Amino acid sequence: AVLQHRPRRTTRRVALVRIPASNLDEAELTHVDRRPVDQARADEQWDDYCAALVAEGWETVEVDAAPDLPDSVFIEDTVAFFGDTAVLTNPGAESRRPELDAVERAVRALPGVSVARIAAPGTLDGGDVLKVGSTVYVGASSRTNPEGIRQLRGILSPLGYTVVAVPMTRALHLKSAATALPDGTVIGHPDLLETTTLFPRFLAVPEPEGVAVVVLTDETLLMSASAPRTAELLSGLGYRVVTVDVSEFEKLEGCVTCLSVRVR
Ligand code: CIR
Repeated sequence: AVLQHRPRRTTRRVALVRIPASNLDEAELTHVDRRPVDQARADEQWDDYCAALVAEGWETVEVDAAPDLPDSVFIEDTVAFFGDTAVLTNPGAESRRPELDAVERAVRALPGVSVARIAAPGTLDGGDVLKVGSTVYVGASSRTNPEGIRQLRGILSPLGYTVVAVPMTRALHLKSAATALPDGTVIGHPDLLETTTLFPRFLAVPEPEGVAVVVLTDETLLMSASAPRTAELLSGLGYRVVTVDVSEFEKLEGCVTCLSVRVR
């Protein structure tokens, strides 16, 4: 008998990223005061962030650079994935809308992805979209309006998702206040959320910078190095926590989630 050697089936894990612009210091700010950004340090932090994704088995796909669009590095706000469906957003800040063209080109080049979009007068930032199983929590924030949420619901309901609006006034985006662990527990900072009762399972974390985790695998979380007590809390729950320094992006109200979009 001939033993057949079958290649192991591997699923590609792809994350979209976008290199920082050269005018980061002109990025939008809503809840924080402007502090000078060290561009060289930001570039280094971005390289390290991408390296951390690659080290955990993610393939990074770079969207074409937009050197003059200061917030383009925060690619999460421009597109959200729901299985094979990509939803291109219409960002709430007008300065960010020109980011979409190159993101759309990159998304359309991905095999097997169908594309939907949020259109004016609807606005939606991807940072307001938190997927937990078949529930999609959406921040009703200064960036995401009721029409944007209505359009997202129209796209996702036929796909079997339930869209739940979450009032957001204390933070820029829902995901600046809460994200989710692989088991579906929502983690967040109570000071940044009006309500936590919408989430069936909620865990308060001790630091505002600790609310954002990127789920790299079922066991591994990527977090900001600015939240050591949260890292300890999550390690104690059995997760392997990988930390990256994203302090230059935190000055611009960005966090670990906004620097990539996972295709899943
Ligand atoms: C902005 O105001 O749009 C950017 N300076 C920060 C965006 C951060 N994005 C995110 O949290 N998803």
